Amino acid sequence: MHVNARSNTIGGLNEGELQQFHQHGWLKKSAVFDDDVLERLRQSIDSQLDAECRQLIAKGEMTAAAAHFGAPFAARLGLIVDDLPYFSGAQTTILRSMQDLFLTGRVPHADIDQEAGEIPVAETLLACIQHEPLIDCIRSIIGDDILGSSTFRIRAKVPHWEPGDSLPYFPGEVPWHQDAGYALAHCDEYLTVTCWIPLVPATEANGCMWVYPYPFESGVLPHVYGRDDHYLWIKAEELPQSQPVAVPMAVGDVLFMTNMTPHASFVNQSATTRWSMDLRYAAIGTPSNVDVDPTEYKNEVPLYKLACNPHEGDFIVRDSKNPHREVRDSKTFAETRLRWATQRRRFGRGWSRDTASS
Ligand SMILES: O=C(O)CCC(=O)C(=O)O
Repeated sequence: MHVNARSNTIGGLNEGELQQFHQHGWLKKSAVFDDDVLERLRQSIDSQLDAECRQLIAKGEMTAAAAHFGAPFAARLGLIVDDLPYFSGAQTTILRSMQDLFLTGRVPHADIDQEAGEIPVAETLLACIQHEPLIDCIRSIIGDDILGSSTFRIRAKVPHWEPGDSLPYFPGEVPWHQDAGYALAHCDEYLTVTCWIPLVPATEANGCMWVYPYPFESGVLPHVYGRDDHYLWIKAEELPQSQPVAVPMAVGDVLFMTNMTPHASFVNQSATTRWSMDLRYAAIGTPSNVDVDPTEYKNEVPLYKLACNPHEGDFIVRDSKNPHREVRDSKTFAETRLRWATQRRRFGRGWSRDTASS
């Protein structure tokens, strides 16, 4: 599928919105997405969930009743997870396949031939990434030439997944962090805009985002590691002195943050899953791995020569002088993702382990 440019537009961010974004490091803007674009993504996620369930049913690892075919989108995943024995192979498969919708290419998916360059939800997700009203807002912040960061995610925060459950997925709380904490240090000077987009209403009860007002210029805070779920976090004593703000959101809203905005989300205390996606954009010129061959990422390449997030593939969203470089085709989008799936060198920026957690 080819995603067409300029289907409709909201004209980007106004002066007041830009001021809020730059002063506080976050901005919630309403009605950036029409529900039909998001509904297509929800449907494609649901179809993939159908496929994963059918495969497990065929293998005798799940009953049809436990698949909850046709249940409402927000309710279904939690119902399935609850009906399957905890830590069973079937429960793990369902959780892994839904957490891997962000297309790492590292998890096999039912009905998907990754060897043939297929990934789940590629078309509908790319349509969201290329959604013109969203791009207009990004253009207001960083200009016409826009890089798509490799670190886009679809997240399913299932009900009552308490921290301490040690599966290597992230359906529970996401502790306080800045996105810059995950990126390499030479990228701290570059603004990356995170767009957090709910696929169902996000409330305090189901685990909406929380942010600290914090301008980009205030820089990176120390992070530590050592949790079972592999998240980095900022310790309480290092967090800003101000009060954090909860950001409940309606479907269609977008929360814009910088890569320095401290943010978190907590355990989903509701009965339904909080589905969301987070997309990231930066100006072309930000260190990236567009046009880089992953096999060149050998140990002798110094970190400062690498992309900000070198584990996955960046791509071009808008290039005013070279529009042919823009990734608007879901096949190219999938290929970029899969090309990086086999890159195994791990990079970190040297945070220390929290001794209390080890
Ligand atoms: O979706 C969440 O709960 C956390 C998202 C997040 O931390 C991020 O977008 O960086």
